[in-house]
Amino acid sequence: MILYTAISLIFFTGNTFAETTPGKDCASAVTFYGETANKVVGLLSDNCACKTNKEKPNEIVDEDDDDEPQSSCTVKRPSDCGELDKSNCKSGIYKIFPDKTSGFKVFCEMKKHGGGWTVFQRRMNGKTNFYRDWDTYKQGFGNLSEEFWLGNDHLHQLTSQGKYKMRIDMEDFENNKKYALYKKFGVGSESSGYILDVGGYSGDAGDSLTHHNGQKFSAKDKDNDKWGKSCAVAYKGGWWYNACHYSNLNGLYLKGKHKSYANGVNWYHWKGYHYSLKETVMMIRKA
Ligand SMILES: [Ca+2]
Repeated sequence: MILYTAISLIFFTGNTFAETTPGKDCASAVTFYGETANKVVGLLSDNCACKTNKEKPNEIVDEDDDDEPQSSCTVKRPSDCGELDKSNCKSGIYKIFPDKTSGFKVFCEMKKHGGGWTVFQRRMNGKTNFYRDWDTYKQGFGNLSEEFWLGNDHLHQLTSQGKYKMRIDMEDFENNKKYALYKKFGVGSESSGYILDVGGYSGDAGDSLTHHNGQKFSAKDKDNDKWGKSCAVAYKGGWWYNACHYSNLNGLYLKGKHKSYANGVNWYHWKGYHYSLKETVMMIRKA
């Protein structure tokens, strides 16, 4: 119980009262030794943040000492999904600790495309309403296991840590799959309007996002776009609208072909403005 409390405190408050590892990791890692290490490994087996280290320290072992050379376990606080142990961690929900945050949960894609991807958007069944206001997009919404938007503040916190790339996997209702990969992806702070910094397209879906580079985010109650009216209201989403869009992945879940114009989960350069995709996954990884 004491051990569990200790681990909880480390994760939730960042306080380290066990022995910290030396060097620059001090602020973000704590190491347990011996039997405690084994218990921690057991407790955190689903977390994957704990990496066991069986190497003996470089020190003279006193042969009269009854203590066996100890195994150790370092619990790190990952700054994104790319810092999880790829050999042990399955895709799923993890708590990450980007710079200057107290941590939040994300879905990590640990298998596809080399793993280590932090997912920030998913559409897959239409259960979640994506026609939301500024504050809801700011904070994030939905269910990390199904449909969600991670949140614009979190996107800013993540992409402020370094250079990130971004991948979008898309699928239509005939099970055709396409992707778009951007070498560069960043989202500014709220005061910038969560301005989009994207570029370096490759893929087979066509480039329907570079058109939005440099645009502020808009939601149904916040018109930051380049059009006389509100793109978010007209096309029923929250996005980095220009005047207005080539992509609308937070649009209405209209399940394939639709008569209405450009208000579905649209990716213009693949399916045009009258086809709403079945599945989209947007995710980032350090470049
Ligand atoms: Ca406008």
